[in-house]
Amino acid sequence: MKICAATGNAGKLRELRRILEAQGHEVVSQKELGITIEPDETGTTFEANALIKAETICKASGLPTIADDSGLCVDALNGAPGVYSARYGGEGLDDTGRYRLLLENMRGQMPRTAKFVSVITCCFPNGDVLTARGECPGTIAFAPQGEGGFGYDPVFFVPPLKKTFAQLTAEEKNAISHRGKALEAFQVKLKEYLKQ
Ligand code: ITT
Repeated sequence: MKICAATGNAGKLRELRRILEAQGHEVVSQKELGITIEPDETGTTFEANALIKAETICKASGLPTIADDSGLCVDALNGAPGVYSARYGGEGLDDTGRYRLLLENMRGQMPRTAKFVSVITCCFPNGDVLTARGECPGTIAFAPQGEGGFGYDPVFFVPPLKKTFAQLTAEEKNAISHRGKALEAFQVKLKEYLKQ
């Protein structure tokens, strides 16, 4: 299926593209279609924000459109930064600034358990909507490690692998990540939907 990816995040787009193409889909980004809209993420849940993004960009692209709303939920911080992960610490910070702030806020905190969450929503031009969620448990590292991935990957430690997300190859991350799991569940739902 030809799918528009509704995201302005280059790291996320790289992962969405790789996984969806491996599932046999053709992916075109909103940027490649010349769509510069940045929907206002006014929701308070991953589900609400994924729907806002997919619905808005579907209307503009006329294609089945996938959005991912995701974030890092840290137990000792009562689930923060959560849906606000991209805006943690305010507009002035980049990925490095945000994970440094997280490490600062985690100083002396126990436990260090956390999870990444991804909600994938696909809106179809006829108004139909499919949604899937994926989660990946881990802990917050004491210092950044690794160069791969994006966002909080250098500080998200996966105990069974004894590595951060940033120390994994793209394939290794996609095999266990919140986004990989959500897209796996999405593919199952899509197959059922297309059979109808
Ligand atoms: P779009 O809305 O345009 O897709 P965004 O970056 O604003 O881009 P979100 O609102 O979903 O996307 O914010 C998700 C943030 O959570 C993202 O900016 C990262 O900081 C973080 N995040 C999500 N998935 C991640 C991953 O796999 N690795 C590292 N950080 C991740």
